[in-house]
Amino acid sequence: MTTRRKFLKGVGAGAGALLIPPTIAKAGRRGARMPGGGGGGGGGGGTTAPVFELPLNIPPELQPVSSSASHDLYVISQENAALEIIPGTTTDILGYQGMTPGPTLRVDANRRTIVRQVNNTSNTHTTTHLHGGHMDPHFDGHPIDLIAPGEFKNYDYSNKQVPATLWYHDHTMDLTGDQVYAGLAGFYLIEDDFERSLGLPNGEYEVPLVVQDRTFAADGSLIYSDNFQGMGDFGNTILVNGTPYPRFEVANRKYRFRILNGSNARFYNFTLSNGGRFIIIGTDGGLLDAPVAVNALNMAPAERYDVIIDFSNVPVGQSVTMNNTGGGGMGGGGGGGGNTFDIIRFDVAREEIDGSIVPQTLRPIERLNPADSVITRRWTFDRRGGRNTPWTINGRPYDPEFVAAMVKLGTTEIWDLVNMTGMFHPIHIHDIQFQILDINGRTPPPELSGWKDTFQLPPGGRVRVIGRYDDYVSDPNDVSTSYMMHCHILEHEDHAMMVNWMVVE
Ligand SMILES: [Cu+2]
Repeated sequence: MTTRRKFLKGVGAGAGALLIPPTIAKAGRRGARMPGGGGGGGGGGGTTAPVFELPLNIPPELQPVSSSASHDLYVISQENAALEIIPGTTTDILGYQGMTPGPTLRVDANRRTIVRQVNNTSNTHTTTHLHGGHMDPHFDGHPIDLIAPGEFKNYDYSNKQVPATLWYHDHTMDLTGDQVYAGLAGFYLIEDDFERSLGLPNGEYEVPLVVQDRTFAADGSLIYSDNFQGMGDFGNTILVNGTPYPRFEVANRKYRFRILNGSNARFYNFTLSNGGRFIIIGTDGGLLDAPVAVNALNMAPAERYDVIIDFSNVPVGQSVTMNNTGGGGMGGGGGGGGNTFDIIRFDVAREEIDGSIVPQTLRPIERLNPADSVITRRWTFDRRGGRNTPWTINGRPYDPEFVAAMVKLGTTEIWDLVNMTGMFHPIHIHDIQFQILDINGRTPPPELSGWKDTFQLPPGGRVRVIGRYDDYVSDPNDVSTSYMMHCHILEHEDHAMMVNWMVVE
């Protein structure tokens, strides 16, 4: 664990503002562990989950514990819990409110929320990142801004951004992969009156879906493979909202699904068994300016697609399945064995009048202008020392004490990202929503032309993105107020494909 030793040493020699107890460790939480294997990792699971038998779980929406003129206060307890995920077995998880996924927060844009994250876990430190959120970096969930067991932190979010499908998840130094895999992830949805006025499916017809792959031992315990040398952890069982291969009863009408690839490492290519199309209305950072119909959704870890699926042409009594057809050259397609083809089955169970619409214009997107960019920064993603060495950005494995870039507040920058490796890396930039200028020199397709916070950097490829760095600044004397950029294959992130950067006056 090069990165952990480096990290602990770095803290000891650093400014001393942050103290990480040595109790932080991977051991002890789960019994079974697989050594990091070759190939797709994972595998070796002992249970077989039923397919299309269990009902879809829809995470409950968390209510604030108090509201005032200035803000709403939410309290989330991070807990160890034992759940029946595979029928007849028990799985130890780490969950927000003891569940996985955690409860959904649904908030209004520009209305401040304070989310108090209470670490009630038995023995691990945590930090919570609101993925896709634009916030003061003191509340960004920096990997060394940790909450010890028994303590809490108030994350103060302005929600000053375009409404979007966000998610919150753990971001602990060296342990993000472990702790997200163990269950620490949930939805955070920002909306506004404009979006509510569009006539899109809402209420019970608007459903968040997080797709995750996991491997279970015969006794139901999770098996995690920290396969950072390869493409990361691959599970052999698909969970949607924490349930293996669920079924969901729908009416013969349109539904809005906010789909999140919440897997540690797996890429998906989702298709519908009836040849139906996904009508994409939004991406990571909010609505597109117009809907885009596609036959397949290609999703890297942490990407979101906000889609409409129309079941009006499906006779009552019939079903449509969403499948994963993998992807040629994508991150590992069928890695890990097991059944990663079946995802979820929609059973059309009743007729209903559909009062919803999909407007031909959604939310106008302000196009960022390359001529406004004050600098183009080059970032290279690599691994220089061979298979068992850490991943790097600009030649360096992650060093929490090192800040790679100081961005001037209020400016627009182009970031030019180059992949020196032979695999895809989904790159996530904190703080901002950006726009993709080009992918290997080509204009992105319409579904990748909206607001994004995570994108697929192709093998040997190059992507340029443009973003504006408004509103919030880091404290140059406190590295834990850095923003991050990292690979969202969590095993790559934990093995150092991550970098600090700051916004400064
Ligand atoms: Cu990666």
